[in-house]
Amino acid sequence: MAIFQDVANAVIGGDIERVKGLIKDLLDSGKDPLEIIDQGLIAGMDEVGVRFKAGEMFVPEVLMCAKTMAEGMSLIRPHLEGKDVKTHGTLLIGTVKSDLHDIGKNLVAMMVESAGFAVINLGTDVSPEAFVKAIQEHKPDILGMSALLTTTLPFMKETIEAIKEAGLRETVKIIVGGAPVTEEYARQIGADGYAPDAGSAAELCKKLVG
Ligand code: B1M
Repeated sequence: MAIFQDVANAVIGGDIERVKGLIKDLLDSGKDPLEIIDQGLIAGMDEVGVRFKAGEMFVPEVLMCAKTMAEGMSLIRPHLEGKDVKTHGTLLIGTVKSDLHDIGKNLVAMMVESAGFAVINLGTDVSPEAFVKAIQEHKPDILGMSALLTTTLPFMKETIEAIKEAGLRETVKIIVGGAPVTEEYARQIGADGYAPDAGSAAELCKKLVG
């Protein structure tokens, strides 16, 4: 019987086929998809982060782990959908300029979508100008920005400034998140909310426009 730790180990090993098999077993045996994400996939990625920082893993290996996690998430996605009716509103989400980390942002997109929102995912390395253009085009209820690097954090502030300059600030709620982001930072830059993880981001979206 597959256990969550096996999933975590397979993520660390970048073993896509094993992750897929284990997740299928866990889903078939009725395990909660959210527990598989938290205790399997994210737990594995956390350990990857520790080893990356310690110089025990390198970029190509970490990329493989990221791909393994993404494949695992895509198997779980259908089991999260339909839990709620899609009537809450629209979230426009992206990772800020110069930042290529997209796993956490995609997890947030997935959880918010399964909480009943339409989600438009702009991808990574999204400039302030591109965020502004997308707000004008899609008129979302909420804008979500993700940043994983301390060096890209200031682009959250720059994006909010650009949104203000374009006269769009009152049209959209703004939420921020990612490992270096804090509640305090969110307040300082004038965001409407901060969420520490994907589940809280979904709750926050509902609170803001639900
Ligand atoms: Co990078 N990286 N990385 N990396 N990477 C970190 C972030 C780092 C902490 C690693 C370390 O040193 N321990 C470090 C940042 C240090 C810092 O600035 N404080 C780092 C670095 C330094 C770098 C490079 C500069 C390395 C280099 O090239 N020398 C480089 C930068 C590239 C760039 O972006 N320009 C780089 C590159 C990469 C890869 C490309 C190899 C790869 C990314 C692949 C991809 O995303 N497709 C990668 C990875 C995978 C990581 C780690 C190992 C894992 C990140 C991750 O996916 N975590 C990471 C170490 C770590 O975090 N432990 C690290 C799992 C994910 C589910 O969690 O993203 O935190 P997270 O998302 C959470 C919450 O934060 C929150 O919810 C999510 C789910 O619960 N959340 C939100 C996220 N966004 C949110 C938005 C919200 C709300 C909540 O509202 C909108």
